[in-house]
Amino acid sequence: MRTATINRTTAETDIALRLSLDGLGAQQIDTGVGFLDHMLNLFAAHGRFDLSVTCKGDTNVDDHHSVEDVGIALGMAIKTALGEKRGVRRYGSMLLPMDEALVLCALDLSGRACLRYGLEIPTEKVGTFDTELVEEFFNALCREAGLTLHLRQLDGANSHHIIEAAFKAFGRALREAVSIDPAAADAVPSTKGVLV
Ligand SMILES: [Mn+2]
Repeated sequence: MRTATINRTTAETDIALRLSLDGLGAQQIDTGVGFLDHMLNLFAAHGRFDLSVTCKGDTNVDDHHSVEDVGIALGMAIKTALGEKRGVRRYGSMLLPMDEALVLCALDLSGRACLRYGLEIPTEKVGTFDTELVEEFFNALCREAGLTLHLRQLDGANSHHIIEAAFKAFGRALREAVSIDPAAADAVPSTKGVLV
């Protein structure tokens, strides 16, 4: 089982996160940010990852530190759980409709952090959640996981739908990328021989 446990404490947040890439979508999520909980729930369910996360953060300031730091912790967990990335498919993509919203996610377990963020979320807020934090989350996650991630919004009008499509697409694409390719035997899928 490819799992990772991350405990990360700063002056701003205290996070405990456990991830299994070979899970069934079981989850226990309490980040203190309701909208982020909803998005992580979708990510884990569609990725079929087991994910438990608690975050005690300075949400009295705003949600910024909690959202960014959960992104950091999840990125660290993905990198740790993948290890040498032997036998993985490496690439994953999903074109995901959520009602009127349509979001493309394409990713590479490259070992190199690169986020191409192409969401154009029409409102600054979804409920109490600052929608600019979506980019902060994916940026932190890509940096820590060493992930090349393209998110492209092809259609969409409702902010909740657009963000939801992005997290579902990310879950599906990551599930494909981390899945084991039987034809690859136990090899690292790179002509360089390493994916770090
Ligand atoms: Mn929803």
